[in-house]
Amino acid sequence: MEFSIDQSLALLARTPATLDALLRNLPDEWTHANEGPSTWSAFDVVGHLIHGEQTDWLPRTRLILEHGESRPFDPFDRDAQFRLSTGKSLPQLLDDFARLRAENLAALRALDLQPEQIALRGRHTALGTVTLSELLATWPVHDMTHLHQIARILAHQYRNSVGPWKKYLGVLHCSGRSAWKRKAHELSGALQRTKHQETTK
Ligand code: NI
Repeated sequence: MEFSIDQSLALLARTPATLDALLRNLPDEWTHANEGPSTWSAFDVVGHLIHGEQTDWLPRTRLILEHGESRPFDPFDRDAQFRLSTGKSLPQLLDDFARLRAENLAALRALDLQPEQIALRGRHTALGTVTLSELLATWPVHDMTHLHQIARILAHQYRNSVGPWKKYLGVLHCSGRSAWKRKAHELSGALQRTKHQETTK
């Protein structure tokens, strides 16, 4: 399927209700459990998605439209949710996410981006040159990555309870987490190298 703004909007609009249906009023034993040390809970993931709405997708879109490659994106803080979600309940986070997503999709529609605009380029500190269409295609795929992650986190809680069925349950054998960790490690290495290059220039 080719990228289009309309196809992206169709999927992006569904994520808040999907998360709401799955997580609201689910006992904390599910929503606050993670996959082990230094991993996230479903609660943490929703906080991360909120931070993306606040600092990533629309702000970076505007940065590309206004500055192109001349000004690199601000680095995304992957741990911001641990600070920003403190003291909040999951229902509050789900409400915040739904509101911010609706506002951002309305803002994206209002931009009425034309083909020559979505071909514009920006600069990601670690990935280098990216196009606006790549950024806007990444947004819904990022949602799917985290829905996938939440399904895996929830399944993980019963990894021992399922007994011998474990071998038939693909979600318990998913390598997504380790692949992501490897990638994050490479990206943070690239980021540090870039920072180093910038400071030594
Ligand atoms: Ni993410």
